[in-house]
Amino acid sequence: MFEQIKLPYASDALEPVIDAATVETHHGKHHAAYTKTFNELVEKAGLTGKSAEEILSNLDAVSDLTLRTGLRNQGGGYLNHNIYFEQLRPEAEAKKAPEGALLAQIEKQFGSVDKLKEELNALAASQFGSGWGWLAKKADGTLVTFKSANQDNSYSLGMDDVTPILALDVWEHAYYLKYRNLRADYLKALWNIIDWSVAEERYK
Ligand code: MN3
Repeated sequence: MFEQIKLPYASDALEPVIDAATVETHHGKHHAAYTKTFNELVEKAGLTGKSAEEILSNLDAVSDLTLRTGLRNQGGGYLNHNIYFEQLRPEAEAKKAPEGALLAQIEKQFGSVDKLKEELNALAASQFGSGWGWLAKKADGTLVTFKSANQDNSYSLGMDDVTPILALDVWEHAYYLKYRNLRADYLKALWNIIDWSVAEERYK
């Protein structure tokens, strides 16, 4: 049984970056619905006991195309939002910059953390329609940035040995109540509540 993460902060604790109504709808409605439907589809497909990563990495094994698409969308919606909500913290608590091995790798590949943020924001802002911007780690420790449509992620896209480090949700439900059409403003502000200590843990 897959469970959505319980938010380690109150729904109004991410303000002013993300308003309480957005957190309540996003986590309490959208993410809850993805999780519920994913559980139903997993049971229907006879995949109970497998991890979400495993299921999404092996979608080709599901012969029923409707079921396969459902697992891809709902499973991605379940997993991606766990990654997203877990990495956020109230502005006063969030670790504002990475240290150690992750910082060293970012500087080596991107020049600086600011350059990485610029690249990721541009990537996520350019996603046509709903989707995600990602920072991820390859098995050899190098970092990779990419964007995905809908609820796709590295697993459903068949990117072997790629583990998500940060997930930027650019579905309109993530920002539209407060930022309206200004996706770039949301992305810029989002960095104020991204907790780099979570990213460091994921990078290990
Ligand atoms: Mn979302």
